[in-house]
Amino acid sequence: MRAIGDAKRPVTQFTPMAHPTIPLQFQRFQEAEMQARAEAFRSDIARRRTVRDFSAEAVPRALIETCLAAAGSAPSGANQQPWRFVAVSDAAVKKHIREAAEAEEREFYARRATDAWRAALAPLGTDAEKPFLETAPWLIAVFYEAYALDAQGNRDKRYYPMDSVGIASGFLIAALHHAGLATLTHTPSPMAFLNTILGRPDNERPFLLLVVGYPAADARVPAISRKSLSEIAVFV
Ligand code: IYR
Repeated sequence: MRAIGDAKRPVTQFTPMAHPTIPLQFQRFQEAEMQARAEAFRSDIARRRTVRDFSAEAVPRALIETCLAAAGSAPSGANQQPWRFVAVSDAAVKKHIREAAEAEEREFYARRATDAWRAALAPLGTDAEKPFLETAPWLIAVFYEAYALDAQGNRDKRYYPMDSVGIASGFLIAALHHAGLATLTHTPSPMAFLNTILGRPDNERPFLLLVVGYPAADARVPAISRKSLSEIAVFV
């Protein structure tokens, strides 16, 4: 097989196949500007809080689409982009998701959670009631491909799919915050009901249910603190 873009080069079976490259689009800044940008990003992203009290105010679909496109630019194992985002605004589907999630959460709070887990959650004030799943204008169900199926129906391996989707979810949360929206990272467990309700195939596994919208006017959040830099980072 001839190397792409290198028509004259003789190709033997020992020559690795050439893959096309393009020039890197890298933006270089002055160091002072870099520090200022880093500070601006840090203070903006540090303002993000998980919100559990949402307003019903509508959010344009275009805003969600743009943030999803940002998430889709995340790095992934072997660039397989093993993510699938299902953006739900339909009231009936949201109601269905709420009912299924609350059924799991009732089990969780009543039986599945250990006492230690319940104690760890106490400061957050969470319980099995999840009204925000209906109130918020958008729910984004994030799935990862555990494997893919080729045209013949054979399983195509996915590399680091959960890790990749975790990174993309981080991009998505940051993009939504940057756009001026509030989010809640919700992980009812187990989440298999999302496949049923949203009609996703078995190779797609639910990873996260992101609740998106504006906070309620009187929204309050737990008074939490963040670990200091010296607690989270080591320089060698
Ligand atoms: N999924 C449950 C419990 C829960 C678990 C963790 I870990 C949290 O950080 C928050 C909640 C719920 O959503 O209530």
